[in-house]
Amino acid sequence: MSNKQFPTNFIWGTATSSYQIEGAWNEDGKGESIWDRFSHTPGKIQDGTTGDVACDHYHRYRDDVVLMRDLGLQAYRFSIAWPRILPNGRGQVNQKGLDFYGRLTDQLLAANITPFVTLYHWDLPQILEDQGGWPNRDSVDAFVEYADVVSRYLGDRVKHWITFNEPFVSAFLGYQYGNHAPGRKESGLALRAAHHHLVAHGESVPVIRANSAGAEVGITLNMSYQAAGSASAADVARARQADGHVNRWFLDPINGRHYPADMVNMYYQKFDESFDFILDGDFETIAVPTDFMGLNYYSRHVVRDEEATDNLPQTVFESKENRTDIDWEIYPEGLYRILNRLYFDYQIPKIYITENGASYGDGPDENGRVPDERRLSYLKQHFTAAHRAINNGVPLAGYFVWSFMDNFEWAYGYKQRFGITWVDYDTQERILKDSALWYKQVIAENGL
Ligand code: IFM
Repeated sequence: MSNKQFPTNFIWGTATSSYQIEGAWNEDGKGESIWDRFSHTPGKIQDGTTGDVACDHYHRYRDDVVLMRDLGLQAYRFSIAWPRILPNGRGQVNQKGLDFYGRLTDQLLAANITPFVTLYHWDLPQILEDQGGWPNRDSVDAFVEYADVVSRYLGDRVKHWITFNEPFVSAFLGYQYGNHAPGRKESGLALRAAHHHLVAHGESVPVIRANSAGAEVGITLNMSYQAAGSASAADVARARQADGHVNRWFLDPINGRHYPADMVNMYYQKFDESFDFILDGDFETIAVPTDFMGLNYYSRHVVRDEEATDNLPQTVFESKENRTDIDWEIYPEGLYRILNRLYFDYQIPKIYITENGASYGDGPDENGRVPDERRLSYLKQHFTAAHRAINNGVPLAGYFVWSFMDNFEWAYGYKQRFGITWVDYDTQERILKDSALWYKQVIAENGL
């Protein structure tokens, strides 16, 4: 491999998620999700918007797939809206919901684009939240039932499955910090929620495999590089704690290491947590062998002991200049180091970068072109970091840019634009940004 050429069979794709792009929030029998409820609650979304219409992808998916084909995308990662499939969370299946994803899948396959399906990207049926949500152990059975229904239906055509997207974000932002749906802030709930995500992952993997012969199944974790603000023992310890909080709490158990002891002690003190939600056999279930791990990487955190509040590490971004519009530091070195860690420390046999990208607001110029030079530069730096890791032997098999198009960025609403495709939310016009045109070339040449 020379000169930033990527390995043969390397997969280049883009990613999205259901709530962020689909719209059609109450059409064709879909039930309410926790994000419908949350975004409809005044004050929860910074710009007061909702995902009711979003990119209207539910109605425009055919045109969107044509754009993907024109870009030469080899794979597309999308998620399924659970309440479209099971409006009541469990039980009655909504065939129209399944049919939508069946049509999308067929369209992708006809365009020679490999579908990567994420089962859970945060839109839990509200009815399950009303029964306790993820902190309730019943959520595990509900998820397995849902995974069974979807993989039975799509399993002949979809051969790449991701059980969960970013369980850290789903559990902690949803149940501890409260800035994501369902917006609860009760002490200790996030640990229960996180545990049930992981058990549901472990229980669903064999079910998906049984329904989808020869499929690859994995889970996607968000990881950020946690750097100590100085070489002081206190800062180093805080950075280690931040790493335990965001990264190791998930990475360790899925790799058969149970929960990290330093963090168990920390949470025990902080939340007075008895860990009674861990049942016999759970760690074996969670450590089910998978085919790959998905990594979502965006930035690093710099951690200083003096900034810790409430005995939890607070993270700050180091340089003010080197940031994207969402205020996240650009730190490609962190991607390089995390990829090395996943392979050399955890021996993960296959890795996909299932998300990486940048938020910049650059819009169309007077000629209708979108010159998003800064996003292009961000991507180039991160592709280069990934390439360096591959040169070390890291088994990186693919790269999914977040995101195929601008979309609803959760609590930020539409203020943050991560797309390589511009979306005019008034007209739903799409314009390929310069970064997309550049990406097309990277894909065609399989390298930089
Ligand atoms: O938009 C999100 C995505 O849903 C999950 N990963 C991070 C992205 C940017 O915040």
